[in-house]
Formats: sequence, structure tokens, C-alpha cells
Amino acid sequence: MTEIPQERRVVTAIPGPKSVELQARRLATVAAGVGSTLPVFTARAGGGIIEDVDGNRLIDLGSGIAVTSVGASAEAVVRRASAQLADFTHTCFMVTPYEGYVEVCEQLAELTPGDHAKKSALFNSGAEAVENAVKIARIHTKRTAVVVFDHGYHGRTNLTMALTAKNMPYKQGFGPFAPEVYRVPVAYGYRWPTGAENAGAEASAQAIDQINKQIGAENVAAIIIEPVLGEGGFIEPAKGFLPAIAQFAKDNGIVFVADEIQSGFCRTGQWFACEDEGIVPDLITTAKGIAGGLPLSAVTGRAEIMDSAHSGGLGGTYGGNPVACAGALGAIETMRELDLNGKAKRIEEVMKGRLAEMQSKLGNGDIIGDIRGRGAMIAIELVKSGTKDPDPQAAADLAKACHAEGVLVLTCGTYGNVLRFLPPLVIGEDLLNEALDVIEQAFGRI
Ligand code: PLZ
Repeated sequence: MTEIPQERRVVTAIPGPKSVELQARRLATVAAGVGSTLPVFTARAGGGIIEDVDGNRLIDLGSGIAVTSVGASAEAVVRRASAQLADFTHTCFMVTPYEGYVEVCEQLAELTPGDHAKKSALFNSGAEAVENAVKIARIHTKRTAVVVFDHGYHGRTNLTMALTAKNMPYKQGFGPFAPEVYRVPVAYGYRWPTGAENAGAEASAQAIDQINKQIGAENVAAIIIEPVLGEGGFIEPAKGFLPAIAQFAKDNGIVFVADEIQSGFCRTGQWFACEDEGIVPDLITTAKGIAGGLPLSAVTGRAEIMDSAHSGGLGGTYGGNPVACAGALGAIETMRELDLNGKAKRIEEVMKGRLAEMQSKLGNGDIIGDIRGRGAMIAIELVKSGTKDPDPQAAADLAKACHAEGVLVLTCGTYGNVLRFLPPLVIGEDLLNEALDVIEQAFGRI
């Protein structure tokens, strides 16, 4: 494993000449529908740094969209995955099984909320996990309807496009979508008409009323929610919302599914974000951070629900690939050993402190309408000065200014006006502060 110096270094324009050359080749041969936030081609990455082909070192505040929480070349991930690669790359768990898959399921049973009997099934991508959670909930309840929320994101496959709220770019032109999917309000505190303090109670009452009146609770197989909404804008449902929805699900025999694909595995300073309000989901979907960058996802939940599907009903050629499972065991080992929950909480403290300072001190600081998120899942919502009108241009301009100075940040949000920060949890505090300096300076450039 190569050690990458943990320092920002900008030696060319961003992107540099080699990246520009590669981008031209890419545009000639990679489908236009697959975009990139920043067309800087990666040479290597680790800790809090991405080094590009021109020798620039960028501070990584994206973690490949909340994936490389342990870093992009974590020692335990590389060691375990390399050893597995040398032993065998694949047999297909559905043909001849292997221990790594079982070990990952054991870890998931231990780490996910609740002390009931649990089982898991492993897949490749987040969307695939969500699709399978729906399959399992439907066969278990013998019902068909699925309830999701405003601003929710669950993937890009046909069913998960239907579950995802935002049209552009995820759904536009790609329909028709899967049926029996219903969307209800979520407690978005910052934008709740009667104020954040009322959002939890009012939004849950509205959501429950809509489910009862428009769908019929007895027809609902699953309610799926991200405990912190990711692509939708790092929205933490206002206090009381999640417990009310979880209770409603319980009272009505509905499978409550926490989609922790983005918020899980130490990202929010807990193993899973739903722990903050003591929620024990029936099923939980995980991916992203689970395997240190290797493609792996899971559905974990109550054994009696997970066992509802007949043998052969769940699976896929690559699901729970042995190399990905080895990577997951390495990532989980790293999370435990380095106390990455503690690190995520410290990142929150540093980032929220600095961002609040920017909000109050900078000349244009009032365009930061809201600072939110938990752990190392932090965002600022940008608005036009003196209003709550979304300002997607400010988010895009700030991101661009940060990129030019060698700090990789991402945007998100239904209105495209949220700048989000997802540093690897292993990032050094000096590097994090340097990234915050660059963000602060970026406000002076827009
Ligand atoms: N559920 C909560 O955050 C993936 C998507 C980026 P896949 N989020 C990043 C993009 O533009 O495609 C995500 C998520 C939540 C499901 C998914 C889907 O996970 O591994 O991308 O399929």
C-alpha cells in the first residue's frame, strides 16, 4: 500500500493537462448520461487526499459519495481484499458458498439496531438492496403498496427511480415507473411552513393521514425512509417524525425500512443514524461505507421477515462477492479500531463551529440559510440573501471555487442549493481545517 502525503497541493490548473486529455478520450467513448462532478482523473487516493494524474493533491470532502469512510486505500481493506483475490475471486454464493459472506452477515446482525434475531442477504449496489427490501416486505405482508417521502432518494433502477422523489436528472424521460409507490410529506424543518418546531408532529400527522386516506394502511407493505435524507439535501427529519412513522408502521403491520445506504456505518457518528432516536427498523438497507470502496450492499432485518422469501427467491450472480466481503470485514475492523464514530462526532464539532462562524462573520454569510447534518454528513443550504429562496447558483459557484483550490466538495438537494461535506472519517484535523479555510475563501470569490 502506498502512503499518500496528507497535504493539499495544486501544481496545475484544475483539471490539469493530463486530465484534460483523458477527459477528451472519455467524452469520445463514455456515454454522456454518466456525468462527473469534477473531471480530474485519479491516480491514487487515501486518507483525506485524492491525487490526480497531474500530481495535484485534492482534499477529499466527498468520499466518493459517502463510501470511503475508512479512506480509499485503508490498510485492513487492502490487506484482506488482496488476500481474498489471491485465494479466489468468485464462486457465486448461490453455487458454492464461502465464509466471508457469512461473517459479514454476522457483523451486520451485531451492529444493526435491535437485539432480536436477524438475518441478511447481500447484493452489489444500494439500489439493488432497496429493490430486495421491497421484494421481502411484499412477500412477507402479502401487500403491494410502498410508501416513500418527499426529497427521498433510493436509486436509479426502475423500481428505485419510482421511489426517488426528484425528477431531473434521475427520472426525466426514463419512465414509465413501477406502480404502487406513494409519496408523503417529510419533516423538513428549515422549510416547514409553520416552523421547524412544529415540523415533526405536523408532517407525521399529514403523512399518516395521507396513508390512511389515499392508500389504506392495510394495503401498505413497506414504508421506506432515509433517517437522514442524503441526495435530497441532508435533511434530518425534525424530532419526533421518525418515531411517529415507525410506531404507525408497527401498529399497522407495515414493514419499516430504514435506508441507511448513505447515513450508515459511522457516517453520522453512530453505526446507524436511526439510533439517535432509538428507532429499531424491521429492515435496514446498507451499502456505500460498508466495504471501504468495494461494491457491496445488504438487507438486514428481523429473521422472520427476511425468511419470508422462498429459497432461490433472492440473489444475483455477484451478490456478496468474496473480495467485497473481505473488504467489508476490513472496513468494519477499521471502524472499530479507530473509533470512527468518535471521529465523525469530532468532524461535526469542527465543521459546524467553523460554518457557524462563516455564517455570522462573512459579508455574504447570510446566504447560508441552514447548517445541518450529523457527524461527517454536514451541509449548508444556500439561499438568496434575506430570503429562503433556494440559490443553486451559489452552491455551484462555491463548489467551483473550492475545486479550483484543490478541495473536492459535492452539491445536492431537491433545489440543487445544498453544499454537502462527506469527508473520509480518517481525515486529519489539520487537513479538515485547511479545507474549511478554502471554503471560507470561496465565499469571497462568488
Ligand atoms: N439509497 C440513501 O444515497 C446512493 C447516488 C449518486 P447505489 N446515493 C448516491 C448518483 O447520482 O447515482 C443511494 C443513497 C440512498 C440508495 C442509493 C443507491 O445506491 O449504490 O448508487 O445504487
